[in-house]
Amino acid sequence: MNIGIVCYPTFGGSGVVATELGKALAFKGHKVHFISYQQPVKLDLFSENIFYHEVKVSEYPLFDYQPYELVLTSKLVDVVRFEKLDLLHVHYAIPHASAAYMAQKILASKGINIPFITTLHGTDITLLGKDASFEPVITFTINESNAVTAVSESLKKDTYRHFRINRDIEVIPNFICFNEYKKIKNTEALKKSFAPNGEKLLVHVSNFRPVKRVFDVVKIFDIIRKQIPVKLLMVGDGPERHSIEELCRELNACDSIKFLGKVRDTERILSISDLFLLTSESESFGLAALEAMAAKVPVISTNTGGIPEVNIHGVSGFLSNVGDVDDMAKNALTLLKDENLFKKFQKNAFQQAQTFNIFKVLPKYEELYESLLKQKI
Ligand code: GMT
Repeated sequence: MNIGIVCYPTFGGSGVVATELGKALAFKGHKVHFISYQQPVKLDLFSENIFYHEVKVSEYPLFDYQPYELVLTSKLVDVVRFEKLDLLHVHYAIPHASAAYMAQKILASKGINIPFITTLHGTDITLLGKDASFEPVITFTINESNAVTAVSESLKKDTYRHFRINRDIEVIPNFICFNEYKKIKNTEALKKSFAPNGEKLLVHVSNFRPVKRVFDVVKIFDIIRKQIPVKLLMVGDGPERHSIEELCRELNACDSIKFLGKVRDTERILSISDLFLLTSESESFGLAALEAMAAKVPVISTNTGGIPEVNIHGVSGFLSNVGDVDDMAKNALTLLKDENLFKKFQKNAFQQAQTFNIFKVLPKYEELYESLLKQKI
């Protein structure tokens, strides 16, 4: 198949999933065309089957806001026509689904019929999408997509709850590709550099947005460090980082908390970590938790959204109510203080991650693509 993938190129989960999906499809022999405004961060390999088309928005003094969606639409029309794509798969509804819809109509006027699939990722539904400034467009384009997938049962339910949807939504969960994890070896020196005295290492990875409640991560850490020697690694960057660093100073915890910024190969950091903390207020899936589990790291998380579909309470980690930092700290201590229990959870976390192995999930997308190509649109 000749597939166009539209995604955000940044570190966000939707862009990572879209890129890994495209890479895996290319590996299986499909031709994959990525269309975005920058080369996706995880698009680190090129092969004869991978193509990248950049959407360039030129500055024009009339515009305070550049019309990205229109430029993307024109790019889609161009790439579909000249690369003879079979289908478009857009990740994150805003504004990719409406751009694909418009491109589809323009192409139809030229006698080219192409289906598009919209994959809903989370905040496009739970935060932004339901906002009145987006809602009519999102409702319309979800209903008009040729297929819609959601990354968890929870997100599917949220979509039906927030929008007037008159069609099926298929759940195809996020997945993990274990290749990069298998390559990691000799981590002792790295671990020692962060935990020179054998301290336990806690880790958090996110975009430091309010929805992640990163202050809770620091509060949990502050409770734990009063009981056992421990360090905290903060991976990622975003709008709340500065205030979180201020909280670390207020708590006199700067020596024990290291902000690593945007790390490309998070697997290396995860591989030296003991516990992953995910304190989100809302999370459609929690790809970061799955990545931790793939590195054999148990997860201490909230029980919101799709997280319980990924992190199993009492098996791969523990779940608590949003904001209950005492409970999350207690759960973390339970694991950190009991070596045998901790080892069992490490094993369970890895096993649970295997249920999301890309080899199990990729065929679901391929089947969906094939079924669409058989239909006349
Ligand atoms: O977490 C974010 O805000 C980034 C966002 C994205 O689309 O880049 O992540 C969402 O999609 C991920 C991949 O499907 C999911 O694993 C995240 O749970 C989801 N984030 C939220 O729902 C907050």
